[in-house]
Amino acid sequence: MKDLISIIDVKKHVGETVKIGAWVADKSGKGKLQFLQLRDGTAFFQAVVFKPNMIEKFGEEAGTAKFDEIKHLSQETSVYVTGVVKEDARSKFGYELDVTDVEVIGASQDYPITPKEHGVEFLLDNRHLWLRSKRQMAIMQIRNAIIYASYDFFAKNGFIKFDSPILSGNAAENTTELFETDYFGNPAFLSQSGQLYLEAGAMALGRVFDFGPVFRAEKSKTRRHLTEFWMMDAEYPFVTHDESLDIQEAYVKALIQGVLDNAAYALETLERDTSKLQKYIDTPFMRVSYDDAIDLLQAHENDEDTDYEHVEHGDDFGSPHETWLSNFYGVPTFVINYPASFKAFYMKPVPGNPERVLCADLLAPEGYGEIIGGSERETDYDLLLKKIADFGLDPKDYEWYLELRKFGSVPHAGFGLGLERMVTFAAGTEHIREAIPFPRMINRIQP
Ligand code: AMO
Repeated sequence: MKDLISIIDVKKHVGETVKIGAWVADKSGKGKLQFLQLRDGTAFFQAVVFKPNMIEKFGEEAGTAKFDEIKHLSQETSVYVTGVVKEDARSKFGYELDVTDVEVIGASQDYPITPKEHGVEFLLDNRHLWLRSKRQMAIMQIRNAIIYASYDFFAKNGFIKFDSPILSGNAAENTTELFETDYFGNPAFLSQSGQLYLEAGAMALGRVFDFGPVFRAEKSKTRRHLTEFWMMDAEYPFVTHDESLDIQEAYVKALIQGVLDNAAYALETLERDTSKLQKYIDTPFMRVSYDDAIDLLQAHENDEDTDYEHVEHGDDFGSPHETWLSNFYGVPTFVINYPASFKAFYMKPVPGNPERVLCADLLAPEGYGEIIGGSERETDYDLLLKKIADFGLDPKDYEWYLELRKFGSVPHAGFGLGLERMVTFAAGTEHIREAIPFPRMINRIQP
């Protein structure tokens, strides 16, 4: 409705009479005053109903009835509320609505999510309603700001959106985390990453990016894993590993800037320390090789405040190692050139050191763990074919991918950022399950 004002915009209307379409999130009152906490998806704020004002406007009988009706509105009743916008330093939002009328649109039955504490499983069972809470609204707003900033970054930097398929005939990352489905009598897999297709896109269109859902049959129950998540994938020709890190750093900084610029209310709601986010924009990201990181971890393993297990050169990191490393540097940190043994088949070896590959994981500080995986890709047909076979994959499934190396192969690199991990990091929240509207995890596919 064009005459409705969003709550987030009321500050532009101080002193004016406005109409708001909203839901009653909570209420409280005493005597002649009734307070309604209203929410409309943009923000929460307080509407104040003063009984004498109702009586003055509607007469003694109708005004009293109106006030009583308002007093008894149940949580989540939908309403049109009309009133005058007032600046009020006492309210957390800074503004209030001095109500002149309330019209009920839809009544609400006993709402299961009350302002008291609820257990996580209960909230997840009620995810379709839990999304209405202030915290969840704020997280979704941050998610939205990141998506906008991502499109903006790619558009400004000459990338073309290139949509990779969701149904695929081959694994992109590994074969253990594939969701298989029946495709007219043949197996098909839900995409784990659009990367292989983006490489074809990069040879056709130059800089390309993709943003879509990907699927991984993750058996791990951690606060960082979903089975369905959204990936920002990018691929670029004529770019080497080092240059790729520059692009990734600029990208992540642009995403953080987008959140600071366009989700200020959400950050405030979540009490996110924005000075930290600003610091990540202002400070160069750290770059450390995998082998130097192992040396560092070994040197500090007996420190009083460390709680990670001993690691050898060649071991993969666990999340305690990642947390320690990113806290040690205090800024987002690229760990570069991991062992080939636990990274994907398509990565190019480090020249002169075939045990290591030209890749990097970006570790977010404050214990948020890996948010980006990226690499320079193998460009040589024969080496790639051997890698595919060595990984126990069927070269027949990758014929089209291998063929990209036959017709003007060029150095190229790319990366994938997990949107929900970026959201969790930017929002400063605990668990990835809150970073997506309807999380899919090992034990959950409803609602
Ligand atoms: P990788 O496997 O490292 O790289 O994935 C890229 C990013 O996706 C996110 N991510 C996840 N988020 C939520 N739940 C999960 N189960 C999950 N698994 C991964 C992380 C991770 O950094 N093809 C490469 C990318 C590339 O090189 O272009 C790839 O998929 O944020």
